[in-house]
Amino acid sequence: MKSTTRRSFLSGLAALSLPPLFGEEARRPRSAVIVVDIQGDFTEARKGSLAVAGTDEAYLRSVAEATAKFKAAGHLIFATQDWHPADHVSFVTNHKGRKPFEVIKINGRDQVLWPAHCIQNTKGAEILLDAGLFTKVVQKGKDRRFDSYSGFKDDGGARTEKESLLREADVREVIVYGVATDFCVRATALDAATAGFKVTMVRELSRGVAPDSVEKALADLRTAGVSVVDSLPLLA
Ligand code: VGL
Ligand code: ZN
Repeated sequence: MKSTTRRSFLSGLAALSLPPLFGEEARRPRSAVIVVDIQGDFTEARKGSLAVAGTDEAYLRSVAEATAKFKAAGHLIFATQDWHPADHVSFVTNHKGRKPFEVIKINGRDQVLWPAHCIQNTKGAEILLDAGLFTKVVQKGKDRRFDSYSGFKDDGGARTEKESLLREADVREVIVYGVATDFCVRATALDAATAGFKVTMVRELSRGVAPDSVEKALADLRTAGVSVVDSLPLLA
């Protein structure tokens, strides 16, 4: 009898003094990790068609270990996966007479012509991390007409489910790393910042295509308010 009275008194007090979010179904703001494009075709370890310098087995191990630590610390873990149809506009093989890495204009946009990579359902498109790490894998670049460096939207403006997934999970802060620093990591971190998330980009877990475009990308990120760090205390 006495304990009943006391419990109802306490829950009445809680209802008065705490904001609505702190009820039984309270959802704390969370942080999420976005692991960008850790796929066979982008890695030297798998002799990928678009292998980014420094993506050896040791790099893959460091990304796997770090991601497991972030997960153990309670972060939600998302991946992006470049997932192109074979006739994708970004493939040099789909433009007669062009050379790899040439830049052409398509409907007024600059398009780099890449070696064919990350073709849907091929080995090269596989993510090289344990699938059990991920809350969700978000695929991008599926529309043959548009490239999509960002995990949030493609060059035609079509959105992936990324932003709504983060909002549904009450995510406020995101940590971004992976490949390539100067393309997909850059674009994903910039779009995360534009969407209002507090963004941290981790350099030691990222690799880029070319040193000068990496420096430029890091400058762009800092300008956009992204915190660019070499590492994080959790990884020490
Ligand atoms: C990427 C070029 C083409 C990337 C994807 O993951 O950075 N780069 N597609
Ligand atoms: Zn691509």
